[in-house]
Amino acid sequence: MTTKRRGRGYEGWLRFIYIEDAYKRHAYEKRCSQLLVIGDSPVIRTAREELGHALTALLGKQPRVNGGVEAGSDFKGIIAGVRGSDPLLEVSTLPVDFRLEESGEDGYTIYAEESGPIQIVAASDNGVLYGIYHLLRLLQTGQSIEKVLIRERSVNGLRMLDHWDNMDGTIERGYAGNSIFFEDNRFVADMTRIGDYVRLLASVGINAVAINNVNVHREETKLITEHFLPDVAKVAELFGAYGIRLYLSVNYASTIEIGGLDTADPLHPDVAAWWSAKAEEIYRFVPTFGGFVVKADSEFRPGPFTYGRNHADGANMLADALDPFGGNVIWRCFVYNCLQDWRDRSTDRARAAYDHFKPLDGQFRDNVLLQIKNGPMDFQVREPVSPLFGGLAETNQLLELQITQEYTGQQRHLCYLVPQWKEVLEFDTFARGEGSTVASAASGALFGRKLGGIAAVSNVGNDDCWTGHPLAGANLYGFARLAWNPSLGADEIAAEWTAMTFGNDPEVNRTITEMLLDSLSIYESYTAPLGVGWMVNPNHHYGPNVDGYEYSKWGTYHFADCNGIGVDRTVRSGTGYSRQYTTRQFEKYESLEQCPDELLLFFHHVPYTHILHSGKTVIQHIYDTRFEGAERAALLIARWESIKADVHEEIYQLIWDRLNEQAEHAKEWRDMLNTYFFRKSGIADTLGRKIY
Ligand code: GCW
Repeated sequence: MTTKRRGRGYEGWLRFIYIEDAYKRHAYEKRCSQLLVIGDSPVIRTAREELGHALTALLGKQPRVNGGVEAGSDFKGIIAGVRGSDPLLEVSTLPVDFRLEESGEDGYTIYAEESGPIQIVAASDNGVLYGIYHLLRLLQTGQSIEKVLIRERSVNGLRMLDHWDNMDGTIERGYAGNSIFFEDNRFVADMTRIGDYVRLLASVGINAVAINNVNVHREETKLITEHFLPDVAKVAELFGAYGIRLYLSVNYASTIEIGGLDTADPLHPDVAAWWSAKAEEIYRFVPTFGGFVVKADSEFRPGPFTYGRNHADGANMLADALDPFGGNVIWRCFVYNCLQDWRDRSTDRARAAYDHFKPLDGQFRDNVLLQIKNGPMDFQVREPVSPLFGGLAETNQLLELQITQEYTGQQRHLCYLVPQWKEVLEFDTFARGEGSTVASAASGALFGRKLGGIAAVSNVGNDDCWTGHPLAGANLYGFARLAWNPSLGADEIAAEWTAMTFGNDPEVNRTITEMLLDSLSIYESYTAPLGVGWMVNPNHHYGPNVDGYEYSKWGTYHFADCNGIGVDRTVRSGTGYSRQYTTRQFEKYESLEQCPDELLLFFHHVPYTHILHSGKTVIQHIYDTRFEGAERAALLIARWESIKADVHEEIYQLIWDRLNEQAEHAKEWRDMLNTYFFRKSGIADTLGRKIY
């Protein structure tokens, strides 16, 4: 594999551009020319090196690092370390009470007065690394470091990325090239790129990564054998130096496929014994191993159902095997009937996760986390929030988001997803009264759970810029920032990423930030109306096909006919899905009057003439939003062109090409959807625009 180290976005947001402004540079130099990073663990060594390299690049001068530095009362550089690790990190000089328990596992404080050192005092080695990246972020974005008081804590214990990478190098739902981990059924020989990737991740606080697809095929099943474990160990070591724990997706039926047993019954003693021995072996190779991610009984993957057992039986058996070594089981709730008959109106895929897992609440071991997709279906541009959040009170949970843009434009369309994720995180489940947000359920705070967090499917491949569309880097960055702190704003994250990635030109910043912030609503307007979803081409899921899934086995229908459209999920006359929510939300969704417009067709089947809260009919809304969406997509090009002179030529061109393709495809969406619904309904556009 050849790794291009520079240009075309390879550095992502870790661009340490020499600061031309001499005044600013000198101001930074005064405070950043001596560094003392205390400790000698791999993570601390990383922190020291990162700080040294970044400052050298930013200031054009190498700072003096440790050895050559005498720390005395007049020390004016940067001191960083774990609280209590050295008398120099005298916590009593901090103006705030630095309590470990309040800063979470990975928290840190950055403190600087107008004179004296800049202190970074952290709760852990990872905290030191995060604090250093935070300080660098201040410099990258041109902020003052004269007087600083920043206290940060990670809201989520687990901040995780899932790769759907296969060992042949392909990536399921990958839109940015091939895997950075695997090629030709082996690990890549040159791991430089993996190192550069984890650097990006650590800089925004990611602390766990699963490197292989949850659909674990034949070759990947062998990742937990001695054939591959030495390579797993190498990658884990790279990860470890950046404070990241490596996870593997495992095949639930490993006992059969590689274990020589003829069963995978979770209650069979031989199965449990095999996994215990396997865990022991894995930890011998990889002492920092995080644990297993499991997709069981889902989309043709094996699972405990085969043996008449439930998912708690399966997850707990694996959890018991990992427990002595401190490993976790991340068990996915994406379990539904994927062989549905479209004629069968009584089965509702949206109900499946809750129906399967709610009855098991409280039965899972303490080192099991249930990984729950944000919505009840599958990463559509608009879905309600999964009712399992708030529904599970006695089980650790992990919110699963999708950064890779399977249904949101496949990194060919611009779609900044942070606003969507914010809506999910802020959704009130009312499980413990008002304010019982998904964010608090996922972190564990709502129900007093020790383990919790957020995971997301990575959008990264071996493309020069990592993410196919250079602006899709904002989604990777934004996910990590939200996983660290879900209360950050979509706008502040966009502005921060833009400044770090494109520099501090105010016009460039404003333009890109605004394009990002508008993009989700643009994408939603020309694609799926009113929460209906799925009107895409089967298999690859790109581009419009209104009936693409209408007569399929996947349980994903919109039921459009000549009178109306939508899925009746009410208790009164539909599938009863609405009842999975707590009373307040149930009443809102159940009622045709109260149901929010954007989710109307997810919960109700209505005539095209139904009047929305906006005052428009459903059919007119379909036409208007499709026309507006395509128009707004086309306008993105002009907005991008306005900053041509200030953006690196190659990046400019790459994005320009994609925006043009997007505008073309938006027209395709507009015309297909409008034509389809005009033909079905026979109702004309009140504005008489062109419909085919
Ligand atoms: O969205 C669906 C995808 C599958 C994926 C599955 C899952 C990894 O189309 O490609 O499989 O979800 O989440 O398991």
